[in-house]
Amino acid sequence: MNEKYNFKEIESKWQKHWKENDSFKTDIDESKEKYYVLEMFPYPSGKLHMGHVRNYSIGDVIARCKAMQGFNVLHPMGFDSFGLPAENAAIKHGVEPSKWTWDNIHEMEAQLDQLGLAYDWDREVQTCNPDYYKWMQWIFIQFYNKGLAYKKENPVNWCPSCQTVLANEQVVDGCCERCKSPVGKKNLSQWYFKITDYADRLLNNLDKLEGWPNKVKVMQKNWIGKSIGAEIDFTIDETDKLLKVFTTRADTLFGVTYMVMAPEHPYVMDLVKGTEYEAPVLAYLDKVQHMNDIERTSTTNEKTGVFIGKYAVNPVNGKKVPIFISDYVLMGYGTGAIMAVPAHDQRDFDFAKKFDLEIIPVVDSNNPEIDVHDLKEAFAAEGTMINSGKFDGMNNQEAIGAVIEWLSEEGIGKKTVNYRLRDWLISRQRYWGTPIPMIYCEECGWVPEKEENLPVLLPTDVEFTGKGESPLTTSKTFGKCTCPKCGKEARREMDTMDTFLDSSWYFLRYCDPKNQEIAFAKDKVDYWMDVDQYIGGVEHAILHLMYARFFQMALYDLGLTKHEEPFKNLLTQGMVNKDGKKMSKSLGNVVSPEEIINKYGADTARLFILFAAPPERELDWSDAGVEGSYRFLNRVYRLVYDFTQNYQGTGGAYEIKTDADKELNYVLNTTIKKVTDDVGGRFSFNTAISSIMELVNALYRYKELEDANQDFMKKAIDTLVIILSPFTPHICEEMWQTLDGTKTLTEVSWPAYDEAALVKDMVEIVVQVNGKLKEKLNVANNLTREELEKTALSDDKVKALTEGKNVVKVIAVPNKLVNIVIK
Ligand code: ANZ
Ligand code: ZN
Repeated sequence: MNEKYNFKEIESKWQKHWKENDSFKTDIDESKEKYYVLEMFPYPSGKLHMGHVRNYSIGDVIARCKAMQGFNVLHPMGFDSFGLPAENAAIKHGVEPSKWTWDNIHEMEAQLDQLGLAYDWDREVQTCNPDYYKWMQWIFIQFYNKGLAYKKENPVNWCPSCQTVLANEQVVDGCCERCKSPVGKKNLSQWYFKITDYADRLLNNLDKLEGWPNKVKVMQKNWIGKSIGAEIDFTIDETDKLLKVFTTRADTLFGVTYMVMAPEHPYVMDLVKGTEYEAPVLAYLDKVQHMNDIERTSTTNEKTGVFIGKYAVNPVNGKKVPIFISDYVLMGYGTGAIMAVPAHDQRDFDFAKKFDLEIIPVVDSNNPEIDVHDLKEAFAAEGTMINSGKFDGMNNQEAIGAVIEWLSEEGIGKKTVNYRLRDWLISRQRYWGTPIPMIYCEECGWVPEKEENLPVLLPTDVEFTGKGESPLTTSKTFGKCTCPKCGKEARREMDTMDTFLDSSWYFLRYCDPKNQEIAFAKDKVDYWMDVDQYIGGVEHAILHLMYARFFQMALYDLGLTKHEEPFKNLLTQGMVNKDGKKMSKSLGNVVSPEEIINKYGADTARLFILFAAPPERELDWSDAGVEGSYRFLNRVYRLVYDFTQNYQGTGGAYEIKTDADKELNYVLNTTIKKVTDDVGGRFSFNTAISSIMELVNALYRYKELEDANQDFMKKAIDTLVIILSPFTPHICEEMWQTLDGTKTLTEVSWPAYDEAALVKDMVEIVVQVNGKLKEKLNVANNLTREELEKTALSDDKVKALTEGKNVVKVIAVPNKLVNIVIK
């Protein structure tokens, strides 16, 4: 090492070394315990941001530590490289999506290397690579053959001016996010995955995922939204139709005062056709079409709706109640119709107030302060049944079951389970995605492409207009094909896959990335999976993590892997903010990793980001904090440099003799223990780093002593460099080369600590007289109360203070304090 800490030279030197020596290459090794650490792979936007730096630094510390601790570590990286931005670049600037993407990938590979991340680059996957998407198509076909993929016509959001399908998130206030024109619905035939078949398993398995943050499990649980209730049949008066409703509150059946159908309910038009209600219903329907489900079900909206001129008959008491349509009832949930109970449901309450409908309470509050006969808002809590015939007097929770039982006996209802989870719409009218490997034949219907013809390659003779159907339809070569079954002329599917499919199994491909015969070999995934530690942003808590779990389960059911769940432990890292706000271009508060690396080096960037906050918390960017990290690394560097310049020891055995030796030995061993504990499992990197900082301070103090033991100090400095290396690997390798010279840190084992040295011989206690601090004493560790009291009272200064006084009481707290009360 040179006298000056030249991070530029040092960092590129070691990056080159690691690359040339394949330092992070992994293979199956049955003699070792495996450890699979995975960070969510990035979309190749072209530039790394601080969120990436944080995500990958966290993963890197874990990977490097586990390797030093003797695990066989798999730590791969790749790119989630299909998606809309590449296509938009083509529409706007006329660049080929593939060129745009590959250029960005190469740029980002270089940026990742600059951070000194310990990846096995031989395992890199890019989802836009035919080597990868061939197997994506193969998996699709396995799912199709198993009945998990189907095509169905469904209304989708359609922007008439952009001529394209929009996702729910792209519809803002009923208008297209891009061009602001009102969005309509269009029936399109789309591919779906039957994720709903897995709803119960996806839900129940959550309990087994002990290494997942609870908040993520709650989000998944809510997304699946299992709700147990009843389906009840109401007759529609003067018709032969039954109106089925889904309710979780069968206990409130006697309190129904009106009904609501979703405006799109298939009965609605039949019921109003030719009546005076037809026109207002049509007008309302038109209005509702421009709204998405989130807007429709918002509880703050003023309630709207239209009476359709018909009445339903309540099966419990024959009461006739009016039927309305309203936006707050969705067609896609339950039966698309509800029984409304304004006394006990807030949305119904608001609607009833607006339309001046009856409010009948059927659950009485057990709280005398609430009068259910004069409600200001719906009463949704537990209580006692009233106005409900034979159910009166029952607790309402029990009444739910009793009413359902009675309905079943009468044949007018039954217990049912509903899920919020919908089947996964996976087709996109886009170019830059995996082609869906299906072929339509007039004779045979939909037929999967033959396995030997995979991959179905993306054509390059396409036009990008940003409008209408998939750009694949503009290719002269792509669509035409022959039916794999009967050999007649047929046509390929033109839609591509949602990119969430690509990211639902990449972690399996990493286990066997070069396999040309199959998506992944079973013995390989069985060895490496499940992922021991997955790290990524909480924004993926629902969709990505749910889809990946679904894939893993389906692949498990296909016998392709022995693990049913993909991720054993999950860490969701917090955001990187600046001045309390999310870093974003529009706020102009973005700090680029490039800038920091150029100015201070990657080690400083890593150290700062790991030190500034615990991984799951938000992190506020601080220039002063970065400066501080940089200064600390310089301080370590100087310590090691000076020491190695003057070192005259033998490098051999040493004895712990003096009090100063003991003190340093104590700090050294507690630091090893602290860092080992903090890094292993809790991932409390910030506290690990601060204990390393204390060790550095202790070393600076020790080094000034005349009788400092050179060999002991060597041992302590060696240890410091080893345990700091997962955080700041380049500078540590550089120092280590001078300290050791035989191995690099990637070949060195994690240090053990000496249990015996974790106990201090002496501790400092305070002595108070009448609660006032009077003296500090160094006493032997772990003295009993009595011993401590005796020691304190026999101290000269304390003696002088208590001389001639009456000692009323002595309170001794071992290893902490003695308080003497005198009069
Ligand atoms: C009567 C009732 C009385 C209800 C009461 C609630 C409270 P979860 O738990 O989310 O499943 N509902 C049913 N289908 C609906 C649809 N398609 N669109 C909008 N709302 C719908 O909620 C189930 C409850 O949501 C059902 O129970 C129904 O209102 C409503 F005091 O029925 B309830
Ligand atoms: Zn055919």
